[in-house]
Amino acid sequence: FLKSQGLEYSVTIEDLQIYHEMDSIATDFPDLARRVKIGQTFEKRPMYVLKFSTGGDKQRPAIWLNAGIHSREWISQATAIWTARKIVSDYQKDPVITSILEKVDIFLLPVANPDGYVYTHTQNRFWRKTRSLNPGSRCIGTDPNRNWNASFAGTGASDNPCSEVYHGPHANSEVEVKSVVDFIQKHGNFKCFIDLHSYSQLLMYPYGYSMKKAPDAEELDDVARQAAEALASLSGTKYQVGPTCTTVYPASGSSIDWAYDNGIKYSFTFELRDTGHYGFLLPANQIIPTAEETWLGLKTIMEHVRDN
Ligand code: ING
Ligand code: ZN
Repeated sequence: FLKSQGLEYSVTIEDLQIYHEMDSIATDFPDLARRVKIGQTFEKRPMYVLKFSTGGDKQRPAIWLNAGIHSREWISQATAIWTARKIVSDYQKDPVITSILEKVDIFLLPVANPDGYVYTHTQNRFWRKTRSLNPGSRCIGTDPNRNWNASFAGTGASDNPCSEVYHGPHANSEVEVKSVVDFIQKHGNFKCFIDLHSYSQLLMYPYGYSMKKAPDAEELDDVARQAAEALASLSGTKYQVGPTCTTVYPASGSSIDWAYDNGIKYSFTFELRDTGHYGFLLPANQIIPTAEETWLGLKTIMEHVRDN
């Protein structure tokens, strides 16, 4: 039964096993990784990021890696926590990640929607949204990737609380989104924002909220193509590259459009494996292959950020 529901991997329930792994990473590598609480969810769970830094108290330019904003996209959270372990184990072994960490800090949020994530383990494997209440409606949750202050309530979002793409009552209404926005603004020196979703094998950059061309579209397209090529080099997984609006569909209020319009030039969304055969129920034996190939794409983008 569990298998038929796609629950055969990560039977992590209430306590979020991923949080324990974050804690172990920080304990194993105290000079490199720290677990930082950035807020709490609607249901009062903590929101944790791992900060990877070799700069001591110096505040360096930074990269934000976001995962699991949509709770049912389990390969996203899994890839993120694998990536966390990869960063600490490859530092001072792989010259690429070593040199990246000599110039920039990396902040990784593996579970951007913890309430939704727990709900996908306990109640409904296909839950996408947050779990906040909507006054006047029996439907629950807001789409946290329509809730950012970037053409909020525009194209590709719904004002119906029962919709899977409900934008919420106002921009940043979801405390999970607001916590990230506040943290990034307070920090003030993010150069890169990468959001991991699934599925479709796409690598996208702004905009989703309109067909207008981003001022940096050529450079972003170039970086994304190099990243997709690096990703494919491991086992041939093909990604399509382009702006969100024409590559997947128009969508307002998304994280990367907000990041880009707030001065974070290198803003990208990955839609990880697969192209729909298993969809959200990607089998467990594809977790590590997906994470490994994605790592090559992430490193390509982070190298570009290091050098620019
Ligand atoms: N896809 C994304 C979604 O939020 C997306 C597509 C990416 C929209 C970036 C806007 C910006 O709908 C999934 N699978 O969630
Ligand atoms: Zn998604």
